[in-house]
Formats: sequence, C-alpha cells, structure tokens
Amino acid sequence: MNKPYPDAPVFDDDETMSRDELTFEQINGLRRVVCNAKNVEFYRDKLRDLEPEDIKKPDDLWRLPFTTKEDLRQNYPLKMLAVGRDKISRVHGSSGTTGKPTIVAYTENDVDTWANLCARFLFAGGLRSSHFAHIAFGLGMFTGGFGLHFGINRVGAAIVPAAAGNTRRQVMLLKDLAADALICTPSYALTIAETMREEGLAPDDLPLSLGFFGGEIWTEEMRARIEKELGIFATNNYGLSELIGPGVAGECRYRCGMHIQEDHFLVECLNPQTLKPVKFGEEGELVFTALTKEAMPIIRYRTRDIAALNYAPCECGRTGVRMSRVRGRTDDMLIIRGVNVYPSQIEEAMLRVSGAVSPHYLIEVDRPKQLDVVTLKVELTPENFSDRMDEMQTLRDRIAREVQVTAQIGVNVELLAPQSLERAAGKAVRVLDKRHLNR
Ligand code: DLL
Repeated sequence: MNKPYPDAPVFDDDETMSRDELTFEQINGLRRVVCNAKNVEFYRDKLRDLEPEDIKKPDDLWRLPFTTKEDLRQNYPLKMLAVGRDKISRVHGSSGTTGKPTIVAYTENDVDTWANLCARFLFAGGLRSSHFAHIAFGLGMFTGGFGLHFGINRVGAAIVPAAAGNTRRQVMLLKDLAADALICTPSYALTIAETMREEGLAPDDLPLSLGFFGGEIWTEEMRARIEKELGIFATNNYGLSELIGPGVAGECRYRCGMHIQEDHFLVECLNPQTLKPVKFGEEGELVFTALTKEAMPIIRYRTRDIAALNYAPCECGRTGVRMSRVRGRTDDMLIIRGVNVYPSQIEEAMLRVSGAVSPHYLIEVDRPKQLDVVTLKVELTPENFSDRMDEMQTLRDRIAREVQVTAQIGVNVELLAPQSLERAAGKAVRVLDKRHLNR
C-alpha cells in the first residue's frame, strides 16, 4: 500500500489556526448567522429576542434554536432562502429517492467555499495536482458528485466524472485512464473491486493508490477490506447536504478521526434525549451550525448521526476537532427485543470473523410472533462458496457468536451465494425491517 506524501502540508492555512483564533472566528460567524437568519421567516420569529451583538461567547450558541429535517421538509422547496433567487447559483437535494427531497441552495460564494472545503480534505488524504481522480458518485441532485468535482478542480487534479453505475465501464475507465484516486461510497468501492476481480484484474494491475470514501456509514473492518482489494490508502470523509454536502469533515493521513472544518461549521455533541452536551469524548448526536453559508443559513441542525469528538491535537497540525466514524443514526438504530443495535456493530462483528464472507450483507428484521427475529444475510466469497455443510455450519455459528458478543443480540445467519444481493451504485441499503408490515 502506498502511503501518500508523508510530508504533506495543509491546503489552506486556516486549517491550522489556533483554538483561540477559531473561537474568535466562530463568535463572529455566529453573529453573522443570527443576522442572516433573520431574513428567513422560519428563523425570524425564533430569533426575535436575539441580536447579533448579544453573541459574546461560545456558550451563547445555546440561546439559538434547533433545526430538524422536519423543519426543512415543511419549508420545501426554498422557503429557507435568506437571499433572493437571483443570488442563487446552484441547487442540490438530499439523496433519498422517494418523496420530496430536501432542497439546498448555494450562492456563488457558497459554491466557492464548498470547493475549498472539499479541496482541503482531498489534499489532507493525499490528492495532488498531478493526479487523475475518478468520481463514481452520481452527478445529479446528490451533493457527492458535484461537491467533489469542484474540490478536485480546486486541488488542480484531473477529473474523471464517471458518475455512478455501469460498473464494468467504471473498471475499464479506471484502468485505461490510469486513475490515481477513486471517489465514491465505500460500498460502491467494494462493488468496483468485485468487478475488477471478475474481469481478471488484480489490485496491482491498476495504478490506483488513493480512495476517498464517504456518504454512508462504514467500519474500520470495511476499510481494511477495501484497501486490500483495491490496493489503496483509503480515507473517510463526512458531510450532509443540509450543511453543504461533502466537506464538513475529513481524515488526514493519520486517520484518527475526521477533522471537522470548524471555521465553517460549529459542532456540538449532544445527548439526543436531553439535548445537553455529552461528557468530553463520549458519543452523542452531532449538531452543526453553518457559520459561513449565505443562501440557506442553518442553525443547530440535528444530524441524527451518532459520533464522538476528540479535541486532542493531531500530529498533522490541523486544529479542527476530530469526529469519530459515525456509529449509527438515531433513526437507523434497531431495537431488537429491547436491545439497541446499530447496523454498523453487526458489520464490524461479521467482517471480523474471517475472510470467508464478503462485505455484501443485509440485515432483515421481522416479528413473526411476539419476538423480534434478526436474519443476517451475508454472501460468501467465491473462493469459500462450498457445499460442505459442516464448514458452512461452523461459519454460521462463528458469525452469530461474534455478533452476540459485539451487539448483544442473537441472529440467524444465512450464507448466500456470491452476487445474490443487489448492489447499489450509491448508498447501500443494509437493513430491511419488516416488523411494521406485521402490525
Ligand atoms: O451524503 C454528503 C456526502 C457525499 C458526504 C459524499 C461524503 C461524501 P446526504 O445525502 O445529505 O449527504 O447524506 C448525509 O449521510 O447525515 C450521514 O448519516 C451519512 N454520511 C455522510 N458521510 C458519512 C460518513 C451526503 N463518512 C448523511 N460516514 C449524513 C458515515 C456518513 N455516514
């Protein structure tokens, strides 16, 4: 595996500002946000008793209201705009495929900021101007494609806008254009790796050396698989359309959490029930306030993403606090016979067992009688697909035991033939909860 640029500097000096400078920037940013948000009807009423100059210290943030996904839904499509339509230079939407998307809008400055934020994390993960970067994110309303497109452009690297789907073609392009970096969801990276194998290509047959993955929850075990199967150095990056898209946080080459770009996003880590801050280092729901966005100010946005914050200095010199991997979303947490389980805990346990199972899986939950039943459907790798009943039973038992230890729930394990589960070109669907169908 090639380690990129051991001496990598930062893309932009603001990434290393001192904590005191950051606090100063954040207070100024909050004042700006209060001022700008008063242009939005939804916020105007909520901010009636607060003037920008009332914000004097970081804790004054607590005087600001929360914003939820529901609030954005109710203000569909563009009622959250703080500027006139003539100032809008781009519109994107949330990634869901059903119902009305959440629309987000950008001024020209917002688009420029966004490109810089993406360039910062791409650079931090090793992208340089000499590289070819292949984007396999959809180029549409989803923020992944265009966000990264302009980020790569800002770094000065070549863009291969392959977009999502048609995996054989992706592999052909990766090979023929000799791309250095792959950008997509982690689950799609595995699908590309699988197709490479089917085409008879080994990791060394492609010059690919870097991967930038985000947009969905994944585990350290999944990273190890992806790196092995593609022969790359993979970094994680995080973002959400409501805040800007990708570029909210990203890993540096030390990969000990994702640096939040705190000069643009003020983060809180709160207990989702009490909405009070968790203790330092504990997991909680991340809540963000965008400090520099013009078109659509967003205040204390409840992401539903559960992660922890680490304020310890990082060896890379960036000062932005690091967020852990997202462990789960409050709305994706499964309650199985009273036990709270995140799908990522099951993924972690399953992949820890052995190389015999592929990382393609589906967690099915049902309640045929009074009790919840979880079936973990997981594909075998082609090399391990066997009709030896005893071997298969041992593997099933090992996976179930590991899940029991990690997630404290019993699961039935169903081993499937390779290629049985549907592959997604974007975000993978990992859970099928049928319980509500039986009510
Ligand atoms: O997924 C933005 C994005 C695109 C980020 C490409 C990174 C790369 P949405 O479609 O609005 O935006 O979905 C946002 O995706 O609240 C998380 O639950 C999840 N998510 C995004 N990145 C990560 C990550 C984009 N690295 C929602 N790890 C967020 C875990 C992630 N979850």
